[in-house]
Amino acid sequence: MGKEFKRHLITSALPYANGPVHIGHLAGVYVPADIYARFLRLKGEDVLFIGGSDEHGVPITIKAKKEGCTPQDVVDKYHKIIKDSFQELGISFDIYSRTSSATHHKTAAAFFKKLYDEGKFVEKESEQFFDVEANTFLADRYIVGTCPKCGAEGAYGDQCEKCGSTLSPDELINPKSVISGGELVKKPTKHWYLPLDQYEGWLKEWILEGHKEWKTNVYGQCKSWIDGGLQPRAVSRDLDWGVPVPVEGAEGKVLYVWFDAPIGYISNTIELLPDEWEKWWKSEDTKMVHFIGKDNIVFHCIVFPSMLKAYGDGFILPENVPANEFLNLEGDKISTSRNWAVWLHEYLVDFPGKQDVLRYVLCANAPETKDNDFTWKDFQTRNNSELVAIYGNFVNRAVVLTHKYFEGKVPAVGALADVDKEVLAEIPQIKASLEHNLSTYKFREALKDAMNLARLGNKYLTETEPWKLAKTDMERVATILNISLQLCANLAVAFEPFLPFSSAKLVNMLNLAKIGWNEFGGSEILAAGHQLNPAELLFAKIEDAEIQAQIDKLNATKAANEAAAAEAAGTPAPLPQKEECTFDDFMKMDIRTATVLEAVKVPKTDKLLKLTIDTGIDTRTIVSGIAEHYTPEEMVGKQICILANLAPRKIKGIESKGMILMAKDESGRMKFVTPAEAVDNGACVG
Ligand code: B3M
Ligand code: ZN
Repeated sequence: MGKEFKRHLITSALPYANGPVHIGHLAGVYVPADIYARFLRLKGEDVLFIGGSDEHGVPITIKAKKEGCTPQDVVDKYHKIIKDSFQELGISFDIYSRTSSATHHKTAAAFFKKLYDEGKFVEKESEQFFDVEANTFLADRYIVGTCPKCGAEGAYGDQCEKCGSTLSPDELINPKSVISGGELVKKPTKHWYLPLDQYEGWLKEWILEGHKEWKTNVYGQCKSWIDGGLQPRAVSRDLDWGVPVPVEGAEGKVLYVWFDAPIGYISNTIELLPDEWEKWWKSEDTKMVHFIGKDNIVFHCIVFPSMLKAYGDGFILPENVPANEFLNLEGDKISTSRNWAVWLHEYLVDFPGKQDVLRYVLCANAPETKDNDFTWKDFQTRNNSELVAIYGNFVNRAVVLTHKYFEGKVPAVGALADVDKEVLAEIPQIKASLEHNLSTYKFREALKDAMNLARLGNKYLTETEPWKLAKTDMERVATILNISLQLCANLAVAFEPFLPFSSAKLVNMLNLAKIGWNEFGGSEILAAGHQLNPAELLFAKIEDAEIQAQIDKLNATKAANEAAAAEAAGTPAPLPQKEECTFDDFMKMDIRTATVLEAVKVPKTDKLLKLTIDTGIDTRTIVSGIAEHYTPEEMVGKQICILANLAPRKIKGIESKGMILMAKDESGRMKFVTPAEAVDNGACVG
């Protein structure tokens, strides 16, 4: 059996405050962490759930440069968006702070200083890229060049985003500075390294021997890192944004973001509980669990534990790190830079009051063992066919029928039939499975258990049909509804970790203050005669139009990305097709052949030509924005096509009657549309 723990310290990865949070972050980290925290609290455990923004690191400084503001401005903006949106989604952090806080700076600096003073670091001078023009050393992210693996331009010094290869700046072909665009030279600079190689034996013992129960994806990654041989890792950087290295002669150097960020878990605990934080971090009977995404495994399983081990002083290590894989969106990798994401703060605006729907879908689809896909169609189906049709429907039937037949008072149970006994016996079984799954981080399975409880209720009502018995056997109806209402009360607890807003609504409908985990499984949560509140719908159907609006939004993003990519490659993409029109719409347009008789530039404009046109019907004036493409001389005598019945418009004071048809590509080049052979003017085109 496992160890007994007195308290639970739950951490969730600190999101970088250089952008808002999206569904990938939520499904991978925050929704599972919150489910776990709520479950333990519901059981009456002592829980501390720590969150916060990671406000250091190079991407934040790059963003600030791009936007012409300071890194502090960037993190202030996103910290607020992230914090507010987490709160609205019901992520129940005990504290959500930030690494630019004074407490964090102090804590992280002191942590480094102790290790430094005790000689736990290795000091090394190495040649690093230096931007002469900007007079600064460059972090790997500040260096771009051609990827040696795939040949893509604009690969970063740490990674090529095109092919995903991990790189070092030395490997880049033609490395250039992101800041100045200028040439780079190599200069020596001193940094401090955590000698992970010295911790290899210990890590092998602690993880590979001691934590075989960790998820296979996590254990596997740790094993391959350790088996591959660990290297010393630099814990400082030449940068002007971050926690300054608290050592003399280290001006212009800050702690590496991955050194200070995990210390953020400690500083945030200190900020919340200045007198009691050590109880959480230095007691063997605290169970610490880190919730993270798979790209953070090495830092949470190898680097941070080695830092804590090096520090000593009673710091505990994580009992588990149930990292998730990635969530994709409509078949594509979620990407902040390509805006391919569903952003939480936007979801909350587009779907007000539907926090639980997102929580449900993200948990039901959580990438627990492999990458998974979020699609808007699936979102709709899960809402309409599961939340509405199963859970919501059952609760609604039970409560509405109680109001109909018993004035909203819980009826008393009579003699139990077999079907009643079977249902009642199943509740504790479902509870046991749910509890086991929650305790072992199998949140998808746990959610299925909760939904099975609702399924059980629906099946029970469908089988017993109390509405048919109402004329003949009210005692039987009373028993069925009593049991159904007890099931509702059980559902409120079962779903509370996952869908806290709906559980609150349901508890209120049942006119209770709270239902504890210890009551879960029971069949006497509601006493006979207890008055219910009016029925309310727990969930509402989501219509096709709402889903289509989200799909359209993503399609617009995709089109914009494709156009940008094509433009970068020098081949502008064609514009997407316009909205469908009917045959009648088309027939309204009177398109005809015509010949240009005269052409003059419109004074004081660059683009406009005033054309006199023989349309075959009349001679008229059309003003056209083609002066950058054709000279007046080139125009005269040309046979062209015009839209003849366009409503007249005044352009620069000249009445223009019609429009010249031009083929215009994305780069703005324009060419006439001309009949392949000469025809009479006024011939209809169509
Ligand atoms: N900010 C990386 C991330 O958001 C990083 C996590 C820090 S946890 C200490 O993926
Ligand atoms: Zn590449």
